[in-house]
Amino acid sequence: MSSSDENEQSRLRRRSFLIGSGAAVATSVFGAVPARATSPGAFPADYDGSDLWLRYEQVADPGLLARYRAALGAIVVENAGRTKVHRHTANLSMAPGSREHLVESTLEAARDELVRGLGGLLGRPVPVQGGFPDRAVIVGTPDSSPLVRMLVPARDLAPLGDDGYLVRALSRGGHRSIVIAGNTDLAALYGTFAFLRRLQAQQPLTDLKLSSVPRINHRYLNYWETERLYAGNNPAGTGGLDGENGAIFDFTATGASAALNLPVILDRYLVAARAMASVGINGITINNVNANSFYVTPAAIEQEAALADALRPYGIKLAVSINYAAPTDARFAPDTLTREELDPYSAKFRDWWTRRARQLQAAIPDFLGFTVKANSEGQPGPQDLGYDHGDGANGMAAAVAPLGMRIFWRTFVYNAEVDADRLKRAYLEFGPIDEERQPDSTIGRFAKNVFLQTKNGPLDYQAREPANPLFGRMEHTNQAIELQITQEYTGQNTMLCYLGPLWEEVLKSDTYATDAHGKLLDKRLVGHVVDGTAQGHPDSAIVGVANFGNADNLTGHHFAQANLYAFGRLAWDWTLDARGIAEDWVRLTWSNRDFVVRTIVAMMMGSREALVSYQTPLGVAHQFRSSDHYGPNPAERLARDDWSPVYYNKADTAGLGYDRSPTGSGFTAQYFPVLAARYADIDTVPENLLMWFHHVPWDRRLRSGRIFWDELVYRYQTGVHYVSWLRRAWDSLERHVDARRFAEVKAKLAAHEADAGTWRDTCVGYWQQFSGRAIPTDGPLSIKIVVGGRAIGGFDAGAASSTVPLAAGTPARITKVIPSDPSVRCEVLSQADGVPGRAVVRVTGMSFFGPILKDYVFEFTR
Ligand code: GCW
Repeated sequence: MSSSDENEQSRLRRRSFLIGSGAAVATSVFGAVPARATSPGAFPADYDGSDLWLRYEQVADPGLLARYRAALGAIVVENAGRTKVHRHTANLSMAPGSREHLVESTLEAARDELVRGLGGLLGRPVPVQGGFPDRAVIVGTPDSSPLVRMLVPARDLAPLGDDGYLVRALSRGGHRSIVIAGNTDLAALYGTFAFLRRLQAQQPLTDLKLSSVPRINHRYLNYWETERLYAGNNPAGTGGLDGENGAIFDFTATGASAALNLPVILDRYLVAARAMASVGINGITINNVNANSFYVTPAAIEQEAALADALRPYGIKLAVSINYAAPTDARFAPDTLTREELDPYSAKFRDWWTRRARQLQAAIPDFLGFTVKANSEGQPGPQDLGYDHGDGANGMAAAVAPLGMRIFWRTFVYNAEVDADRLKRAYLEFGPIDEERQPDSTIGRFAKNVFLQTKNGPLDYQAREPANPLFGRMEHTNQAIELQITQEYTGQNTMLCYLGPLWEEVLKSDTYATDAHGKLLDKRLVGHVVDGTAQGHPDSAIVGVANFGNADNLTGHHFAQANLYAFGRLAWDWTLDARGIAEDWVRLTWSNRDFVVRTIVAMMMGSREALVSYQTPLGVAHQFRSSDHYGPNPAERLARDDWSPVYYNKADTAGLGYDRSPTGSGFTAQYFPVLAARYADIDTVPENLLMWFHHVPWDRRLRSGRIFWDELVYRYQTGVHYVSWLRRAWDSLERHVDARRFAEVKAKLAAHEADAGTWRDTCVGYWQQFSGRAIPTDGPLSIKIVVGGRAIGGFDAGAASSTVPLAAGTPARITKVIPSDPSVRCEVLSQADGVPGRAVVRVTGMSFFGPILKDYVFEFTR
């Protein structure tokens, strides 16, 4: 069982949501906005976003507030302080002036969240009580709570496992209660957050009956911002704000912040911990995979232990990324090895890592293990000594196995000597190890405590990729999927890009995996491979490269919080859908007003496809400038071929795209037969992956009926037009959203629109050098204007303005606008005063991914 009730709930909710949504989108697209000003219950005007989705604003609807108040009169968490979690750090303490506080047990965390949450939502304190009061919210496990034992039959708890929870409204002995229960304290905490979420989203309490079990065991974050800052409060990228570097955890800050380095605990660590727990994340690797060995030195371990202490009540365990060659690092002298001693089979090598792991475990008893990026992008690894990834991973795994730890070994490798096509390289290296017959005649060499950690796609976190062919192909090995939450290639903290649809797409994509006899597996979506049900793996893991930073709102862009939230929800249950998750997040983070919810959800849902359109449409990959992976540079040619945009676009006068069909690089053959055949043929490959697999002739006819060149240009334009719509949609919320966040998002959207335009212009301009074709002018938002009785058209929908020469005597008045698509709406926003003069026409329509808008600016001249 898994999440069935929760799914059912969200399905019901969604149905009613969808019925209204078309109309609402149209309303906001076409300008009519409810005129009501902000009413009670709105956030304070200066709210900075620092509570993430854990906002507990008083319920605005008086009827609902009264019902909540009537039903929720007390909080009962029996024996909350009895099972204290381990603490290593004597005098663990918060920074002076903190708002958050440390707790000693997981049930205290649950209790305090209820105190905070119910107090806020109900607008008055809800007392913590003993005994069995009427109208109580009761939280616990059969172990901690006699009430839970009495109220919840053991058989109902049995299927919940360690992390699953149930939430029920009960009536017993004249008492009405809400019971939140699980088999462990942590499960009870998860249930507490799920319960609060329902109140935040203003769901009724009648017949409350939820239960949910995560589909994946290890739901981890990897934290990279120690090296690159996409979420930190450091837009200049220069490193250092008051001595901090923009990352969330301070280890080595200098200047004013030095006194606040770990072991001091900052508010934001606990907000992050509560947020992670609220969606069920249960581990975090705290440093970049291009690992600095500092994080395994004794000084750092003491700091990490303090962090682990603070996070432990919330069920968040720590891991670190390591450098395979750390034993040669002078910082460990005299306990160092020579380069030759990095032999993964040698006792010296293994013992060295066992010693490190023991040190970590002594300070952090529940330490998870190591994340390893080896022989990838210049990082050292077993291949430096002639061994392969299996040897290296197993050597490390053997070193930590006695301590119950795991190795998360990344498959992000692409050594140029393996194959000319970068995408083929990982499978060529890892596949054979998975298939190797062992001396005991079992298949597969990777050790049991190794997880291979594989990015969702075969390249590198592009906004659209096919699923990585390793999913389904590594049936003898534990495999974790790695998703990128921090938006390295998806607009960083400038662009609004909701990644839920991207992850839903990959988790629900069909691998067409077959069994040993070539028969299609029943459960064969990527999500089934990851959760272990496809191929019978008892252990399972999902990893998100997270976007926490030290910005006030923790993620830089207010909407980037949604990506963290969505990752957590999908990590718990990958079958949830991105739209439902977005709706939940909006209700928790912004507002429960239907108009606001519908508008923001619409803004989010098209945002990723829009970004694909203005950055890398129709399957062209990786056109980013190398300096920051934010802006475009399709012409860039670097020393490393496979880092160069030109390597991916292969632009020439014949066409555009990378031929990976059997007559090209042959990458398609790494997929199971159904997909291999589909991708191999330019007639059957999904159009959104066209250039991923084929070199597409400029004049090839696409499904729209347009030739490839025209369609390509329109995709770029349409993506930008969506962002133009985003700005207008956001503006329509001005009176419904608190002022500071409104202004901050508005400013980001302005930059977003400008930068999306740069993508369009740079890429289209570059492709045009090869296509030699004119910019088409008959696209989705194309119009003719009638001036002086004459229809004038042929405008470039990507241009900032168009010059329109008028004959002498022609009045500069647009008398009619004729769209090429009759379903779009046109509006003359302003007429010219004379000639020269400027007129503006707004055209709004619908693309396949959402509303689009273009303001045509006409400069009339004689
Ligand atoms: O996307 C690339 C990033 C590198 C990163 C690498 C990886 C941490 O540009 O910064 O290294 O992926 O995943 O290892």
